[in-house]
Amino acid sequence: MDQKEYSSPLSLRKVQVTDEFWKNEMELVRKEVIPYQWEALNDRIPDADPSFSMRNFRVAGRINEKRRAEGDAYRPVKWPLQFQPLPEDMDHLEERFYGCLFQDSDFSKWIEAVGYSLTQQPDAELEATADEAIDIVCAAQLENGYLDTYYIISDQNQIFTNLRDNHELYCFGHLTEGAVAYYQATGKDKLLKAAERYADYIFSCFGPEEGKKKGYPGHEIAEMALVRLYEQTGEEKYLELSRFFLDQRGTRPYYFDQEQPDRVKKGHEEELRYAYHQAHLPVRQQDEAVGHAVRAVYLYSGMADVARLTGDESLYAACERLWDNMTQKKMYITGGIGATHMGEAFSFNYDLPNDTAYAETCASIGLVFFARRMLQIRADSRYADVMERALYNGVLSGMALDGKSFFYVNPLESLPEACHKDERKFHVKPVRQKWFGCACCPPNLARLISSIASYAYTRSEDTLYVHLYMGSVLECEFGGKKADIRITSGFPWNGRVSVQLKLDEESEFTLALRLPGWCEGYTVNGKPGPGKASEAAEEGMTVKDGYLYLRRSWKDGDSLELDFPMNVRVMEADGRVREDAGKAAVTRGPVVYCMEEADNGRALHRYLLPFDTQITEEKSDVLGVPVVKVFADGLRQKEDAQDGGSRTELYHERRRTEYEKVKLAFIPYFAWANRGEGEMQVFVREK
Ligand code: FUB
Ligand code: ZN
Repeated sequence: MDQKEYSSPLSLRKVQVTDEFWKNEMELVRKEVIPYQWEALNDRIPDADPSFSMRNFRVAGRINEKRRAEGDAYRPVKWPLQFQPLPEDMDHLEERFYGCLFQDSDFSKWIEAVGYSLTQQPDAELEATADEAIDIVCAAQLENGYLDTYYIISDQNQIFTNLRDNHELYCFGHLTEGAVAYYQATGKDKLLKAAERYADYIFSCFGPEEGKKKGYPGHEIAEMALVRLYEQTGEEKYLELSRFFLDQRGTRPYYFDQEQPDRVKKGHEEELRYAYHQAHLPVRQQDEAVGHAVRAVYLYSGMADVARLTGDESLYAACERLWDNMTQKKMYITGGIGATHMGEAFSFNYDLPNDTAYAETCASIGLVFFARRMLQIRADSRYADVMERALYNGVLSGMALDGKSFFYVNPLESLPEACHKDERKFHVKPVRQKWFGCACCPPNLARLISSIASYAYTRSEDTLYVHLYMGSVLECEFGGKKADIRITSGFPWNGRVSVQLKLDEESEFTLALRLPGWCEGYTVNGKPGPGKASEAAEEGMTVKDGYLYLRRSWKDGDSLELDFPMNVRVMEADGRVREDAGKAAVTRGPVVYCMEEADNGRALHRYLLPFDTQITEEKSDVLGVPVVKVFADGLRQKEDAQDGGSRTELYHERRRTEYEKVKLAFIPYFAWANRGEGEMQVFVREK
């Protein structure tokens, strides 16, 4: 790996996002999602399943208090470690753990989002609430540093005995991510210290040394969280532990059988079970994205982090192979991944059904994490293109335009009647839900959107990489010289970007600007920019791996105007994707479009998009949110002559189909299902 290309995200405290599009998303998170989630964490949402997250921390804190007060005489109550159904009477709860077993992570994702949000918009009241929440969480921590309320409350003798299913290391990972983010935002280190103590405890329990456990997380995330903790604290042992977890995965004998030897083992089922946890092979030998999709992309993100920090070539090579397999054979056009609801998992290559798609919001979010980490190793626009695709489509579709309801599953085709009546599609919801018993996606959206700038920009010593175009003001310095960089952008609706520099003194550095894969020609200061893999067009201007590098001695007031034309592109899938055969999807710039019943009427399967269609576009809105809509001259298959008459035969001899001309209307996919229940399709039949 070429050392020179490594880069890191900018501190969010040094970036102000001013972008019309993303600022709006961030404001929804700040004003709607964060306060709503705080109510959810405290079980105050009428008609929603209670979260119990803060309650569990409080109960664990009381157990600690009791232990301290009673000393050796303390006899903990033990609760069975099993699924706990929702209590019928919320007024008479027992002093036990309630809710999903990884409910601690709801708090952690919330505090992470709060941290990011505070960097953009100081809010003393929110910060005070967050500090109180942190006090409650820290009071739950055991003397030895352990901090997971499920085991603290239920049975401390069973800590780390079911890594496969019980998410302790997952909750640790989220806690750590939240703690680092909150510290970086506020400078307050109480939660960070708690996370460090917990990490130290885990380090004392796991590792290659004799007597330590040889396990690894059943649900990955600790790998990347430990790297983050290492980067924050400089403590080598956190990086070491992350690498240990990666090295252990896929080894034999299978740790998850050793930890609970009486687990059922049955031939093929067992093989699938390895794959579900990405433990079918040592990670450096893996080349196909398999198993639970969120787990997979969290693992690959951790692998990329460790590969970057340790220069581990074989780990990096595995990341590249997994990336290629996933994005070229297992990814929806929306950046959705994990095609099947069976195990929320990847299916086989090119198996991308539209109407039963799982495409969990968290999985697309994890894909964004992985993409940014690959970019940190090597700026290649292939990664940024996918990151952008996922963000504007499979991620944003997870949240309603008003920020008040969410999708867990993101299908590319929806027929409400099927969602209600067809068991194979019960996982697909025709409208977004207020909240979920397993509420992983909404707070994951909140933490990603509120930290969006850390995906847009990374930097090395002398290069600022712009991976995503969005309006922002960046406070940078190169070679000790201050450089304020102001970017404005019309993305995702137009491709005009301007970059203005405010410098105290002349300064030499490189701006590396991504050339989006969807754009054919582009201009720099009104002149055609060099081709995507070209030689230098003029002094100090080169193109490499889809990035335009401008190396200059910049002066105060220097500016650049870029234009990436956003034309409508009608896309087809590789012929091996059975479900898309004979169909096409409309895209424009980074945005994928869909047809909805609200604009086109019912029976969308009857609509056709001719090859030589005339396409127009129009600045418009969906429920007041500005968008560009696309219209195409299309056809609708006429009702059979016999339909509506007396004939009722289901089948008839082949005859020439009749069509009528119609205007097809497309809206951005992320904006679907905001106008009530109705049909939707991304891929449309072609003629
Ligand atoms: O298991 C924790 C989270 O819940 C996963 O990441 C999601 O897929 C959901 O299953
Ligand atoms: Zn989720």
